[in-house]
Amino acid sequence: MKLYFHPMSGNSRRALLVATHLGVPLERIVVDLTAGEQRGLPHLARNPNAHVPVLEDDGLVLWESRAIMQYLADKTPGQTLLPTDLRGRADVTRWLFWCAQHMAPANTVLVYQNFVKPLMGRGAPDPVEVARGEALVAQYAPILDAHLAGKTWVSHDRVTLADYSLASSFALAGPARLPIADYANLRAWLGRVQELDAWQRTAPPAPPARATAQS
Ligand SMILES: N[C@@H](CCC(=O)N[C@@H](CS)C(=O)NCC(=O)O)C(=O)O
Repeated sequence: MKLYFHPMSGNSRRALLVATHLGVPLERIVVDLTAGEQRGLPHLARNPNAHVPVLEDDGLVLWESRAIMQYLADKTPGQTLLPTDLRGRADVTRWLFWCAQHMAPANTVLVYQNFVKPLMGRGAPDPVEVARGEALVAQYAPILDAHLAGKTWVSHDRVTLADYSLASSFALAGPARLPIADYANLRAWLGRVQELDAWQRTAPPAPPARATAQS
């Protein structure tokens, strides 16, 4: 299997986390987002959205990070990241959709303004966009924080795709200045995910100084 990805991409991290957790070997191919390679014809043929990650497996070309997570889990006999019973699976799927629709887009506004723009030399963060991102995080992060009260993991009593999907969207919480200081349950949970072997083994290289100087 081949994974087209970028090391700094939180969406790519989802696929890497699941493959690493499950011990699925992947040939990793970097798509250089900083050089615009995602908009070149070879990559557009893989994903017309011009995004990473993309998984290729024996003729299947799959984009959308959470679809890739599910595919890798479903393909692995005996895995525990995605429950196989109807209700258990529905709960994990609920959080995957919530992540895709609400939490990740909120975080992404601030990741772009506070991290990507300085990194790519695209100018200072736009205060209007930063305020919009902060308001969105303030709308959704308390929901996750309240859900995590008294819990170790987002769904079930073990790590699932829900944890890896959501934690990936908080991976750049520091440099993106995500306003999560008030959410103790969320921060404790994120710390637990970040201690996991798969998280440590998929850590991106340190970002260039221009981006970290903003954090
Ligand atoms: N919904 C997609 C989002 C993918 C996405 O936005 N990937 C970013 C990297 S984190 C990307 O490829 N950006 C390239 C660009 O915007 O030009 C997924 O979950 O896979």
